[in-house]
Amino acid sequence: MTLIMGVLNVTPDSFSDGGRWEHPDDAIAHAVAMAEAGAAIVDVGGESTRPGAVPVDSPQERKRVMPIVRELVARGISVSIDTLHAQTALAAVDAGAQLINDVSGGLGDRDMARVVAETGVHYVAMHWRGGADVAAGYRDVVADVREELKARVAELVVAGVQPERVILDPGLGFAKDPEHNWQLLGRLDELASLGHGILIGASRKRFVGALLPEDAPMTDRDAPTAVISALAARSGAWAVRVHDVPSTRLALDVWERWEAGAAIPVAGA
Ligand code: PMM
Repeated sequence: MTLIMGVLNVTPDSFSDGGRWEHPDDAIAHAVAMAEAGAAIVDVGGESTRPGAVPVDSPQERKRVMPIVRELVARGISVSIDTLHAQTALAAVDAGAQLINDVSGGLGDRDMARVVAETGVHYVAMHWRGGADVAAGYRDVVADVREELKARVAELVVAGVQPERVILDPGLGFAKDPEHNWQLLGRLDELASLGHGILIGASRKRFVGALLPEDAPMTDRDAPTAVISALAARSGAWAVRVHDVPSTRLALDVWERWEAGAAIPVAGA
């Protein structure tokens, strides 16, 4: 069963929901709504990765995210912390976060691997060569991402991280053009063959928006995102990271019924 990770950006400048959840009461209410709609985990982030976003240091990031993390944990909601900073990750785990989601796969902060090893929590290592504004050259994007993620895992294991705690993410849109993203999705099984859970973060990204008319509102991206969620589930993804939980829940329900339908034995056969 593929899990849903609901996105909660408590930032002034994230690309699709920047500023919307800056007030703690709004952020908590949105997280509760996502959990009720079927999010197994809420991913709290305090630093935008969009091109041109202002970098945030760990103390400022902690100021943004920690009150939210504490409140969600108190309400029994599973929390993941979306951060590049080892000190933010550590503070969130100490407060009860169950997963560290690191878009740099440990490259952003050399202390991250140690924090993951010492805390023993699950860790999402995303493929990272840079943000959406970086034009990276790939020989074969799927093979290159696979090799680079494999190298990240090897380094994490040397630092003492248990391999079964590591979830991998191809990092859609991060130094990848639309064609790269579709190749990574279409050949997800090649990444899955590394033997780790796979997280897919396609939600509302530019390559999804490119399927729609140019002036389409951001929320129109939720339907194609939900289709990607179902197809990712079909490819065995461990989780999908999305902004709109109800539409992805519905898409995953369809996939689960579809799969259950295939498993019903034919009478008399
Ligand atoms: N994308 C964003 C932020 N965090 N984390 C993971 N693991 N995978 C992603 O693809 C990812 C991420 C950028 O999107 P946002 O601004 O909507 O959070």
